Amino acid sequence: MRIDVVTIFPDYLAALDLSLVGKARRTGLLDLRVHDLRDWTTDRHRTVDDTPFGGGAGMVMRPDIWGRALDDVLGGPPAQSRLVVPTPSGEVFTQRHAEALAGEEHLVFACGRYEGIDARVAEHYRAAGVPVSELSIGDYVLNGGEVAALVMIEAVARLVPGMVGNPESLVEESHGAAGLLEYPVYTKPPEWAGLEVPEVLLSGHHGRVERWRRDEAITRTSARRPDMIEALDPATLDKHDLRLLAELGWAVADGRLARTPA
Ligand code: JD8
Repeated sequence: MRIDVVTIFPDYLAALDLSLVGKARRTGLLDLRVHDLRDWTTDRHRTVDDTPFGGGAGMVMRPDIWGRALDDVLGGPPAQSRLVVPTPSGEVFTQRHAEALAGEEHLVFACGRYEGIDARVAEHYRAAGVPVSELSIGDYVLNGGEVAALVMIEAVARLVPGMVGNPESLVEESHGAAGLLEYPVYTKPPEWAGLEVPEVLLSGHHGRVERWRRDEAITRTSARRPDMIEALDPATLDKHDLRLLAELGWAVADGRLARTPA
C-alpha cells in the first residue's frame, strides 16, 4: 500500500516512523510519504491561506496551492488513488472505514489547518473521478487534520496483510466482526494491589475461559455501548448469549435486540 500525506506540519507525522508502521515502512510493506504543502507555493512568503469569502473569522486554505500539490501526488502511479480529507464535518470514521481503506492501493491524506480547505478542492477531484472520502474521527474539534490522519493511518495500516504478527489477534478486537467491545485482559502478577486475577483465567479450562470472556464482552458492551448491542444480529448469538442479554435487560423484538421496558 502507498500512503501520501500533504500538510503544512510534516513533523506532526513523525510518529509514523515508530512501532509497527515504522517497521512496515522499513520493510517496504508500506510506502508512506509525507509532503510539505508549502513546497507547491510560488511566493516568497510561501502563502497557503487567505481570508474567507463571505467574511468571518480565521483564514481558509487556498485551492490553487492544494490543486498543484494533489495533482502531483495523485497524478503518478498507482492508477487508482483515493483522496482522504479529514474534516469535523465528515462522516465519522469507524473500523468499517478502516477495513475498506485497507483494501485500497493508494491513499492521499490532505491535512487542512486554519478554518479548513476551500470546498472546491474535494468537489474538483470528485468531478475528476477521484474517489474522495471526507472523514471525521469524532465529535470534537481539533486544530487541523494531522492528528486525524495519524489515527486513520494507524487504524488502516495495521490491517494491511503482514502488518501485525498474528492476524488472529485482529479477530477478537473491539469493533471487530463480533460487534462487541473487548473483554478485560490480565497478566502477572496473579495478585496486585490486593486485586486477584479472575479464577477462571487460571483454570486452564479453555471452554470456560472462552465463555467467561464472551460474557464479559457482552456485559461491557451492554453497559458502555448499548448502541452496539442494538446493532447486533441476533442470529450470531447463542442461547447462552441471549440468556445473559435477557438478564441485562435486552430482548429480541422484530428481529432486533431492544431494551425490555423497565
Ligand atoms: C481538519 C482545520 C480546524 C475546524 C475551525 C478549528 C477531523 N474530528 C475532527 N475534529 N476536528 C477535525 C479537523 C479540524 C480541522 C481540520 C480536521 C482542518 N481544522 C478547524 C473547523 C473549525 N477550526 C477533525 N478529522
